Amino acid sequence: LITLIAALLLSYLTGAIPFGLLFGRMVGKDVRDEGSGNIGATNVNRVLGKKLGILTLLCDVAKGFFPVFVASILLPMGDNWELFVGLCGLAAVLGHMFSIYLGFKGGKGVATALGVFLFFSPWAICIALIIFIAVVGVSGFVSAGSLAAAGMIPFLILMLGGSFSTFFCAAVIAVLIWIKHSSNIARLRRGEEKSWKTKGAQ
Ligand code: NKO
Repeated sequence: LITLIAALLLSYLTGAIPFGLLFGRMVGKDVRDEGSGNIGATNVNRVLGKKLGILTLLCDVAKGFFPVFVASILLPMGDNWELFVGLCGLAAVLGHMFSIYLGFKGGKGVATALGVFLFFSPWAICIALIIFIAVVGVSGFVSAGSLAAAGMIPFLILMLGGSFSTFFCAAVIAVLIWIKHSSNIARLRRGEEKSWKTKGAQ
């Protein structure tokens, strides 16, 4: 039990590292003050440019992948192994969304969730990625692609033979991603969401 609690805590603290904000600070900008105000890769790309956007994406994906990868090695194999590793993934995503370093505020969890499910079900992520690219390509909105991919991922995991515990963690993460996108959903409904290519304030 101590091992599990330590793994959950370390996953949370890793997920909580706000890479987008840190890269912004390095160039003297606060991404929370510009664009959508989000610390995720989309807004870093919008505010700081492509290079730092891609770097943020990679780091945010890594901070989802590594906690579950390390937990899968450290946690003892047993009946609840998949559930425990999944909960570490959930902890990493919660860290990103409600970061202790940012007064329990944070990002929308898409890239970190991508890292988590890259570990559990690379094939589900492949299909989710195709859905994401298709929706962003047609609509021009990263948020719409994120919402579609996140909504599909629990079902993709089930269809590809994932365990119920993995499905459960994916479903909780998907709901959290949708909740974190409430301002995007409101903008999409009003027809005011900005294309991912649009720079500057919104
Ligand atoms: O600034 O509010 P904004 O417009 O930035 O940002 C909305 C956006 C926030 O998310 C991000 C993360 C960037 C993700 C980009 C590419 C990731 C490819 C997604 C593949 C789909 C896998 C999703 C699995 C979720 C469970 O939405």
